[in-house]
Amino acid sequence: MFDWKQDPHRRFNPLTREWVLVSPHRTQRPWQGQVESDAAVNQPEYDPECYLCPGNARAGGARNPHYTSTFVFDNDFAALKPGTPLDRFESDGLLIAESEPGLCRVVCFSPQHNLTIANMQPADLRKVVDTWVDQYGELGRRPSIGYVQIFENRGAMMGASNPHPHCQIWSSHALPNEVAKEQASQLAWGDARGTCLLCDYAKLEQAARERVVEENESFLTVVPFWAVWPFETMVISKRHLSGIDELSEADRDGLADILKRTTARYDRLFQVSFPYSQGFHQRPTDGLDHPEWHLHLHFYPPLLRSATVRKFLVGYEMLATPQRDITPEAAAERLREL
Ligand code: H2U
Ligand code: ZN
Repeated sequence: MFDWKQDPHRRFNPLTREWVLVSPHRTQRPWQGQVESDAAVNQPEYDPECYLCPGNARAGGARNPHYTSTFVFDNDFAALKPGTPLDRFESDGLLIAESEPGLCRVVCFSPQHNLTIANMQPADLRKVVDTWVDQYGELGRRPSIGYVQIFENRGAMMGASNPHPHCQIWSSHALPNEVAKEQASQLAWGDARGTCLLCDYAKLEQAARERVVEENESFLTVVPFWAVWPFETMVISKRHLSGIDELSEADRDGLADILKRTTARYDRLFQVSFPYSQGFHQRPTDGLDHPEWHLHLHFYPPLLRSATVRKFLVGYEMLATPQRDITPEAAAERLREL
């Protein structure tokens, strides 16, 4: 058996059925490349220039109400539009296009401009969870919507346009690529073994412990064995739930709790408001049961070794296979220590 603390090796992601190259010996290489600015800016509670703060005008011309909890609106610059007619184009099997109806929304987590998931009150985060459940149900019930993708870009480094605590929801007719890959893998696992892929994986990680970062009654946060980003994590529901609409009252509190704990660990890692993209993967809303689906979230943070040195997915990773230096076990240990 090779030594996965020393020897270059590749690891298999059973959810996407893709490989990641792990090069643990490479963590000492010098860095003279781009250094990100550590914009640990002190934000005010209310920013008159922010298009998400209560009472302010948005870029699209609408004005936000004086909201006091969560606030949801249709994205003024939506990538998908509900009225788009369903149609398909194909030429010679090479030029293939499908129209894509959908609906995009923005969810403000709080009226307070300078909060993040890590420093929101659990009761307020619970309202965010309830809002996600409502939106998943409402958008998913629409006949033209086959998938509801809830995601958050946090921090300028990840392309978030604004520090105000918010997420986006893009709901589409078709299954997005990542979701389609995970669905095929979960279906194939069930067919081959008669069990659920992520139920089996969560049990394995709970027993092994070395990649577990956080845990409560309902959820488990792990650095996946096959993580690509240095401090990537996955939040997995302990029970077999296919979507957030199946969360019990206690599970909803549990989700708010594990998100707060997980992001608080991230913030302590490099003493900054940690940037990331995160989001749910769950049952499509195409009207089928999808017992193969197991609810989870992915956190993809870009930071590598400090607040100012990030990982880029370029070069070999664009042309060949994603690669990481620090092992997932070492990353989990660092996050656990904080
Ligand atoms: P991001 O921070 O993840 O970019 O999300 C902000 C979203 O808010 C973005 O999709 C929308 C942008 O289109 N937006 C509005 O809908 N109205 C505005 O006035 C500004 C931004
Ligand atoms: Zn704001």
